[in-house]
Amino acid sequence: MVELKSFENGFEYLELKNDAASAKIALQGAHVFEYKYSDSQDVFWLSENSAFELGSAIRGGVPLCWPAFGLNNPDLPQHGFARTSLFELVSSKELGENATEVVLRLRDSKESLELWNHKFELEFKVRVSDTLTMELKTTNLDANEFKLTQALHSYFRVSEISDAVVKGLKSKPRFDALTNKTFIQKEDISFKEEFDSVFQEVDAEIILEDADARLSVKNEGSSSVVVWNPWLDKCSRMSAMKPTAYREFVCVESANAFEDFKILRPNETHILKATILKQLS
Ligand code: TA6
Repeated sequence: MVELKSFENGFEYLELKNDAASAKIALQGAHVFEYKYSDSQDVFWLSENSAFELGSAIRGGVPLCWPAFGLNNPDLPQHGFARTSLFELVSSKELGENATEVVLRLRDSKESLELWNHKFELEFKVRVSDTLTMELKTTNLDANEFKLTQALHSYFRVSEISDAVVKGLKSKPRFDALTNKTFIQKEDISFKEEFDSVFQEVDAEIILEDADARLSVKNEGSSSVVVWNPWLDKCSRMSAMKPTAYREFVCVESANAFEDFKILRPNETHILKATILKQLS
């Protein structure tokens, strides 16, 4: 089932429900802000301080960083403009009792062309079932090529940050955004302070484990992954985030960031895909 709903302030979102899972996707930013199995907690973390107002990005869920990750394009706002742009629903369908799929689309506009002078089509396909697949498809409709960096900036809920471990990134080149140093990651990732790094040459499943569950992230069309936790000080300085929120999430972001950028020639497309599966331990 797919329903168009809105909050009291008129902020619109889609609610998807089937026998396996449910999800909520804001039209602004095609932003998945809830995904949960029928009988359990939300897979994603969502700030209780998030505004759900047009023009400001939702804090949590899966912000779409596009057409730039971070400040990879200094001419654009941090993480680009897709996450504060209004997408349109182009299709929705039930795939049996246990799966529902929607496609949302953003096209270039007068506003976007003033920010980033390229014609494009951006389609986001979300399939909700006992796994969640998210496919972000960029098509260059311009007469010139353009450079693209992007990320599915997923905030995954954890029971307690001190129990969280990220596996699958050992031996990968790591750019530490806090020190601007690059080195090879030697061990699995645990958290005891702010962590903000981009891993390259990633070609296998990433696992996020905590005391209660094991979450799998499998990426296609991507060889970079961002791992982030703001810890207390940064968390206290961030918008729409209570100071202790750092204890409740880890961002594991399916990306094309930094060296993993894409150049799309006219009429070329690129798909960034993530498949998420959470299993209770
Ligand atoms: O992906 C990690 C990161 O780039 C952090 O450096 C932090 O800025 C985070 O994204 C959130 O960014 P935002 O613009 O959503 O506040």
